[in-house]
Amino acid sequence: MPFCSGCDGRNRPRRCHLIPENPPHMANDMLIQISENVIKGKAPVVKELVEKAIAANLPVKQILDEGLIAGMNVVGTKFKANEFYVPEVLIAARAMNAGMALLKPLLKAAGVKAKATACVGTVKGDLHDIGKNLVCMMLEGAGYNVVDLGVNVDAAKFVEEAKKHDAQLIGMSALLTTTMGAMKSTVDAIKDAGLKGKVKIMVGGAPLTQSFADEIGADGYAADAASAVDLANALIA
Ligand code: B12
Repeated sequence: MPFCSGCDGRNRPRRCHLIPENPPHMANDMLIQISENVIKGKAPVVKELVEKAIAANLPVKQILDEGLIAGMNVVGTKFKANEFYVPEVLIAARAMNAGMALLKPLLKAAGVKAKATACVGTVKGDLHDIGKNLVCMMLEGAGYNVVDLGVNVDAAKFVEEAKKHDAQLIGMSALLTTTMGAMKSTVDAIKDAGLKGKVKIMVGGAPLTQSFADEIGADGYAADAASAVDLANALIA
């Protein structure tokens, strides 16, 4: 959990170096509270705490990394361990978004860069978006700039948007066996556009498997939204 190097609980300074005008460890307490309320999915509380943290001059990147992202990391771990289910993840993501809305303009102004940009969409012919939305939320919660392309996205649109946003990752979702083929056409279109290698392609959705991903030439497959974050991290490393 977030302890700054100057106040690691063993060698407490008289004033926390992050926010010297505040009492020792206030920064740390605020970040822990933000993270805990993200996990509990309390959007209004997270909003209020992030407002307070900004007002207390905590570095924006630290509020993001040690507050919001730290909370979503725990949510991801719980989701993988079947301790959290889809509704809890959606509620936590909504709480994280309440804080993100306040941080985004400040991060931009401070020139803080996202880990990478990911263009994520549900492939052509497919309207299922619950899983895709979860993947978007978890990626955003892990520090990615996510461009949500929506549903029924054709190959040309994936290519166009990846170019437009200078994306490092493309994420494709399919829930129907009949739309899995659209993933292969999209991978081919990405190759034809000369983006293969520059942009890593990850795929997911209930009917998919690792062997299908290998077969169509995708760079990776993940079975759930938390694993999608691990996969994205591995692909851009
Ligand atoms: C909800 C639902 C719908 C809703 C969709 C609402 C919405 N906004 O998404 C509605 C009612 C619209 C719908 C419509 C249809 N549906 Co439907 N639907 C479902 C249902 C019940 C749940 C899907 C879901 O949201 N799961 C929950 C999410 C969280 O899981 P997930 O999508 O798998 O996502 C996770 C992972 O797969 C992964 N993941 C997902 N995407 C990505 C992307 C990346 C990059 C990565 C890394 C990971 C990843 O992470 C996610 C989070 O952990 C499934 C049954 C089921 N149990 O799966 C049927 C199902 C998918 N539907 C089915 C069918 C047939 C249809 C229809 C054709 C029905 C009809 N005759 O009209 C239409 C198709 C419409 C269309 N063109 O898309 C079939 C598909 C059968 C098949 N073999 O193809 C299923 C399996 C039901 C069944 N048993 O028959 N459906």
